[in-house]
Amino acid sequence: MNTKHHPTWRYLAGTILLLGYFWTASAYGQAKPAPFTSKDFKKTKLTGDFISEGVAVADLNKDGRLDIIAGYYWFEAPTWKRHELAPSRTFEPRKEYSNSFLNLGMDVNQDGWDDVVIIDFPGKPAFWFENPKSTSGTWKKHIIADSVGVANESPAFVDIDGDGRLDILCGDKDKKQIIWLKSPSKPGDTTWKRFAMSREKVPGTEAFSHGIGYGDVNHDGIKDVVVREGWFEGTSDPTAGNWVFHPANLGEACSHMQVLDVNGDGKNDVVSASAHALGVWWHEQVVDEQGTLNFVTHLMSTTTAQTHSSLMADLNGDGRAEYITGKRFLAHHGRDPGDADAAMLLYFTFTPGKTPYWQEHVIDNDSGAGLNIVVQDINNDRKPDIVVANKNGVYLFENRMKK
Ligand SMILES: [Ca+2]
Ligand SMILES: [Ca+2]
Ligand SMILES: [Ca+2]
Ligand SMILES: [Ca+2]
Repeated sequence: MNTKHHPTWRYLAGTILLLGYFWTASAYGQAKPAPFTSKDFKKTKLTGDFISEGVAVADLNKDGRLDIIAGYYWFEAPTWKRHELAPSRTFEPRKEYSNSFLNLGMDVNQDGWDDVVIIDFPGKPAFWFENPKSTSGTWKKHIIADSVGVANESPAFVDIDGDGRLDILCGDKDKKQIIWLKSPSKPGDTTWKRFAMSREKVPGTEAFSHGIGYGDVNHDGIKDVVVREGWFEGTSDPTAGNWVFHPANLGEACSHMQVLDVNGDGKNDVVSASAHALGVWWHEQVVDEQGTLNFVTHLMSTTTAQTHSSLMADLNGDGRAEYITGKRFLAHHGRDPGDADAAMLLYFTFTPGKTPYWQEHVIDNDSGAGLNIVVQDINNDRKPDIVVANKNGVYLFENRMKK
């Protein structure tokens, strides 16, 4: 039978196409909105491949230009030619996680060549790749503190001991302790030392705990650690392991928690964003008549869900840091409501004392953010640029804002 022009077959084919369309539309959410990128930024898509949800910036080939790192790959400035640090592959964004959750570029062993720190799946030990000092050499893999599975899904790269080198603030899932991993301080040294801040069996220290931050909550000049269940009061010794936990309500499960005075009343507040649901909040610090410190949560935005990373950085050059966050596109492979919606990248400016205290700005709607965000001046024009990597690819946003 010649089926080529048979009306029944044409009808059937049309029906199948139509069903396919509706299935796709319902499976993948609404059709993509019109592409939008703020004129304040120049967008470059380095790849659409899902290779990492962490991202970092460092000059890996020592040519004076900052390169972009996404997991086991790096993109060479200024053409963004892709190189592999170690054997890896492109992951399936609707089915898999990658082997790289958060990244950091730093010269770990201080031999003059920038290395790559990778935080793997929550609860696994972190590691770093040693720069072979040539594009053809092999990057040696070193485990960072192998007894420590890095717990809490938003570990922070912060300088805890003030030696000018970034350390890792996280949880230890075995001891259920807030700890930090001190980056090697002497040239040639490759050991990251584990120091406990809190006592054992405290909140925020499970492999999948959501939300941790570092800042001075009680205004005594010493930074404290915040988790969503409360805060650990910092002492002058971050190696003492006796930081006292004060329960407080810092809202829902979230990503990196930022400590800042949002309303300008002299008391530091906390800004957080939902890691897997909807909401960006500021938690206003209040002190009752007994002197007990707590927080009152205020909603800032419901523009996008799955905001699984955040960073404070001064994008507009007014001397005050902005809060930058973005959607972790397909965070759970499309299983959560809104998981596959537009991959938004946003920032919030703050003007304490003026109501509302913040203003939201959309940077882009087809990029999002992964599990950490980098803000650094990539193109040497003294304006900080934004770099993100997630299940939607790797993106650079060059800052074009006028001061
Ligand atoms: Ca370079
Ligand atoms: Ca090095
Ligand atoms: Ca403090
Ligand atoms: Ca305040």
